[in-house]
Amino acid sequence: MAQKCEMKLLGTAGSPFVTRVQFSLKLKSIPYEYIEEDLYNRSELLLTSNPVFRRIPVLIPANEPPVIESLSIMEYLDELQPDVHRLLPSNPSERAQYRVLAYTFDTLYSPWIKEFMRTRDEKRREELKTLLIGASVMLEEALVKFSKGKPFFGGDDIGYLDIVVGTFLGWFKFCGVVFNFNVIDEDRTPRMVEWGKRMWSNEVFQSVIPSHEIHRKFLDMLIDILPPLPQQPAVSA
Ligand SMILES: N[C@@H](CCC(=O)N[C@@H](CS)C(=O)NCC(=O)O)C(=O)O
Repeated sequence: MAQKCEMKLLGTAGSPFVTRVQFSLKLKSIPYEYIEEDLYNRSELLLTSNPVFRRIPVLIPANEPPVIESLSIMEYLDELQPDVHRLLPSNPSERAQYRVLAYTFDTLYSPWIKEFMRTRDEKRREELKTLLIGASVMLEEALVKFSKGKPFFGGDDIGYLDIVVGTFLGWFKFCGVVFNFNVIDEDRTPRMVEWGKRMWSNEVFQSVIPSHEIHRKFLDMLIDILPPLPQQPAVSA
């Protein structure tokens, strides 16, 4: 049934939240139509399907209301197509723990990464480095705990947390190249580095992860559309 569903995905190239959904759809072999959204000039379809947040990604299944927010879209897809590449564990306690880590990643870590790349305040950038290093150590501990000695957070194969964290690997790499700062590194987080290599070698991951150039364009666009950061020094006249 689910395979015949015609889904539309509204997204913008370079967004890790959109990449999460594309990755999940591909792992589950669910066909979809991708519609590139211009965040400078948001389409009527985006404004009507996500009127409160007005942001991407939005998944629009045929004959059903739109589903918003990448984490809830991933859960929706897992319930819709439970027999193909299960993302969340079947154990309710583990599922709850996965959700907490994903929520923490999205509400703390990912805003720090975004701010790190946008800020021009060097002092703040140093503070953010410290926060991100702490976060990467927590991710290393979580990887040890959830993988139980297996290659991925999800065990033998890529699961929900691998997708949630993994779709930020492109941004981690971007930080390394542009800011000479490695969010994960051999000394502090050796297991995360090994895990990252396994993710990069996955063909489905390679097919969805944006290039360096797309990340750069996306970051320029975010700098244009988001309100200025409070710590940013005022531009002198
Ligand atoms: N929590 C959301 C975050 C989505 C998000 O931040 N989308 C950004 C692009 S990466 C966006 O649409 N930003 C436009 C805006 O905030 O106005 C999710 O997981 O889907």
